[in-house]
Amino acid sequence: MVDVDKVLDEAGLKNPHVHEFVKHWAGITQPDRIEVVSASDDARLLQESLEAGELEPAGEGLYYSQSYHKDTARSEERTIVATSDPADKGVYNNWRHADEIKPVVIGNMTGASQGKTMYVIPYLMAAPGSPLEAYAAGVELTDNRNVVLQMIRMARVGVDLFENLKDPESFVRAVHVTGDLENLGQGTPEDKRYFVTVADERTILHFGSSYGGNALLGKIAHGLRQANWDGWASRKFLAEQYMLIAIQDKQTGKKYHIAGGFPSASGKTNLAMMVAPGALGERYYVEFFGDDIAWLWVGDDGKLYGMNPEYGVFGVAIDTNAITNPNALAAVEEGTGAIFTNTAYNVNTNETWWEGKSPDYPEDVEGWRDWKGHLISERPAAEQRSKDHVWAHPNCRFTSTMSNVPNESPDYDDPAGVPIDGIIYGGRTRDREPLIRAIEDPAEGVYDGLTLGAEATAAAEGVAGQLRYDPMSMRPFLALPEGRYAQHWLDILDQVTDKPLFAHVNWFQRDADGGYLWPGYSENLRALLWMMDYREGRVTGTKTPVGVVPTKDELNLDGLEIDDAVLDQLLAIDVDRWKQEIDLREAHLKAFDGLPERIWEAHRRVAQDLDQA
Ligand code: SPV
Ligand code: MN
Repeated sequence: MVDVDKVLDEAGLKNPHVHEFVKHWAGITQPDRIEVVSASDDARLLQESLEAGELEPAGEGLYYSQSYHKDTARSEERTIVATSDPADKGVYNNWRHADEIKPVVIGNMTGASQGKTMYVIPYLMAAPGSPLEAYAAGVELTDNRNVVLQMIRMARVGVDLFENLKDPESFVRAVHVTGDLENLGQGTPEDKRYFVTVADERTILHFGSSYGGNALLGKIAHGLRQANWDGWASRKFLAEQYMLIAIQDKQTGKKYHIAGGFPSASGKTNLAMMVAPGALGERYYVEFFGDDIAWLWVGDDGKLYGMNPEYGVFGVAIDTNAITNPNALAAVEEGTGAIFTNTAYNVNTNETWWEGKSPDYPEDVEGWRDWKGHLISERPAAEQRSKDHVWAHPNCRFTSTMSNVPNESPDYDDPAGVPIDGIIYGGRTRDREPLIRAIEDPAEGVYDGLTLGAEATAAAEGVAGQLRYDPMSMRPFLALPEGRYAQHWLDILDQVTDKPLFAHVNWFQRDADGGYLWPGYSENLRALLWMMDYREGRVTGTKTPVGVVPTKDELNLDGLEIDDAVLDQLLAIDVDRWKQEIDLREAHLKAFDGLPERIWEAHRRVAQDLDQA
């Protein structure tokens, strides 16, 4: 048995509550060694991982890792929110009573770190001095060195961060145990994986994966699920799966801050790292705050403030290239310390590649291994360069710290956060949703967020063209039941005197042949500029039953060639399609217990306006 007090004391980790926490869980998981980690240990840990073969070199200061082939994504089915009150059960939070589920996970964790090192990672999901610092402290215990390296990139990690906690007892207790990945029955009735947030105990217990949000517990489990609960329990804040950016107008010197939620695979990272299109670059500059999580609260001045609790980016690599996201490519250049996971990897040149990185496959297949580690050259010729036989996993990722992103905002680290001018929602929608529609009434904005969805892409996933609803893009991350969550949103917004403008955006309208009507990527800035013009009263737009859309001449189209008829279509409201959607929305919202009357009022208002249109 390791002498926990001695190890923690020697590392300068004095907090007696941390000692107690580590002792308790070391007793259960039974590691051979315990090690306390700070960000300054990164170089040594990288070296150890390279020597152990857990990482491969991927260029100077770049690293490649491959996960177990049945452990390549966050698992929604195995994710559970537990509390001690059945009233906390919602539609999407997969609620279980803590007394029922905790013993199961603890059983699986018992003795499961034998022979391994338990790393103790003190972290902070906020800039020190943030008004939300009390909710940001956590200690993750993990038996996986790669998880430590990822956490160092994704969160502020260090013993020093724990020296001045205002309430030394108030930190999230996060336990990660990898388990025997080859014998966990992933996807079978005997599945042993459990990713549990015991929200009312501020305890996170994740067993059976070392991938992404399953294992980096500061990110999704604490930064979203636990924070969703804490924000409500304290009545102080909202924790949302939102990107956060600033648009700087160099001519006026003004900066607008926009946060926004998009279901997965809707281009959130690309939007957040956006570079202004050529013709607009002289005047506008987009600053990056974060691509995945925003915490929002009301400041003393009555404004809504926001910050990104994360310290890095865990981005999908597929389709990342010089056109879709040049800033992401720069963030994974040599010397950045970035880690690639489950991309293709060349054992001779140490390069990485993924579908969409370049228009063509690498010229010579020699030395290239796919994400499972199989040589491409050993595949039958017809499968070497075929879309049906991918090189990289669709959820392959890059992990890089914030400071590597070229357009990182100088205000990113400001503990005061930044005032939020706009909140946007957007999903993939082939028709019905215009390029942008502004929503003035905050309750209607919340209603719009609650009815956010992304289109099913294939019959197998649902009816083509029909939405898979993803309220506020928080479907997999809600700790609260939906009605309570919606009321909490309204309560926070009611305290805001200078309300943010809501808008719904859609970059994905298609023509009859399936082609995209809007060029997307950097051009998306044009819609956001209109939104800010509207907020400032510089344009009036056209009122429709579902919000205000730009007139054609209000959109800044400098340097963009776009057909007039296409523009008409991009800004049109198809009332019949909208009426169909309203019926689906009604069924979707009816599933939520205790949905505030103000949300229903917004719904009825929109429905009525459509009936009269
Ligand atoms: C997501 O799936 O929305 C992510 C990646 O941000 S993970 O951290 O793995 O959840
Ligand atoms: Mn995410």
